[in-house]
Amino acid sequence: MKIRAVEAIPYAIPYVKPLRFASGELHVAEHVLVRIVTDDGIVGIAEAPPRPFTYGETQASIKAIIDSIFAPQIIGDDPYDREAVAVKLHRTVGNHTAKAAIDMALWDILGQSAGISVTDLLGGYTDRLQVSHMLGFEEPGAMVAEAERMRATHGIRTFKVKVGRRPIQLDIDVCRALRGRFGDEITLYIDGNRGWTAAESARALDAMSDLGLSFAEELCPADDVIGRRWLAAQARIPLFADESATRPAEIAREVLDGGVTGISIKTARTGFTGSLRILGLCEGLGVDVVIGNQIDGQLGSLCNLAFGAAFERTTRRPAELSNFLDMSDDLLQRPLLIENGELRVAESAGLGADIDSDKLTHYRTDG
Ligand code: MUC
Ligand code: MG
Repeated sequence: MKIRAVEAIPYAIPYVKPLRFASGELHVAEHVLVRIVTDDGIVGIAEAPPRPFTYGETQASIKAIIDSIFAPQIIGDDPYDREAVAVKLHRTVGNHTAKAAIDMALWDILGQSAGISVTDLLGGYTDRLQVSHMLGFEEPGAMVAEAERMRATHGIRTFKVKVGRRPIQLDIDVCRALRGRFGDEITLYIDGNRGWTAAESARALDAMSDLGLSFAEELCPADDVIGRRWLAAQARIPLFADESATRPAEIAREVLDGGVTGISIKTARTGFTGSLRILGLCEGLGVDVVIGNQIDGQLGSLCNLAFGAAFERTTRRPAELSNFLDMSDDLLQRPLLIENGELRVAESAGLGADIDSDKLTHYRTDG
């Protein structure tokens, strides 16, 4: 089997409401659909969500790097030669989500060719994941109302609260309002996207010490090396790294330096091959993991689900799989359905995702 074509198709789908957090805000999902076609007619797909405020990639840069460098490098390769493909892609630094989408589309091809789901190919641990929903910045009342809606409509009972605003009391009030409304019925954790200093983070954690937060992600910048260690030494809950530690070496440094004790794994930025290596590293280092959200659409969420369901360690915490609910529409023929707080892996070969061609025609932005 040989790769015959690699397409990068930009598309734009508006959000129902903007998602706001300490490092940025999103109004429109301007993603890139990556489609890889083999000589025997199999089509593998994945989506690349550009996050310029986190990794520097844009929709235009993802399309350009795939069209001009990655596609010519791998056309003619056998999709089974994943390591050889990865070595070629990694000759170019950065461009995480472009590389990850190519990797995941290749796994989709392998699954389809073998007649096995990607989850079973990877590890086959389970067929479902508990879902955690991310709440972006709003007034406390609006964030509580969104959590109520998620619980009533989808049975979701775990919420990641975006924090990192100033004054810190704004975010403390939100967490207190959520705990006050739901009591022990929900699991709560926070993500600062590096918005606070270490000292602000310490004050906020102190002020919320009675709220039973299960962990805190990226409260202050990793470049504040001493500050992070100082914070971790006094924190009573696990501190997780997300965007500050995405490569195995960054993760090893951050964990061994004592800045964090947990890692967010996002297939949108490390694909399946890279995420597998990171999971193994985390196991070896004895650190906890969470399947994180790159504000993925349905296809990206499906990829995260496929990976998270494959291994025991990634099922220990609810996975962040629901923010596609904030989009006004999506591209999949069979929309993802979150029921009783869970998402299930489809019993289909590969990723089990088919693109609705009318929707793609409608939302693609390349003419
Ligand atoms: C998250 O966990 O941080 C927001 C920014 C980003 O890069 O990802 C999202 C979610
Ligand atoms: Mg995060």
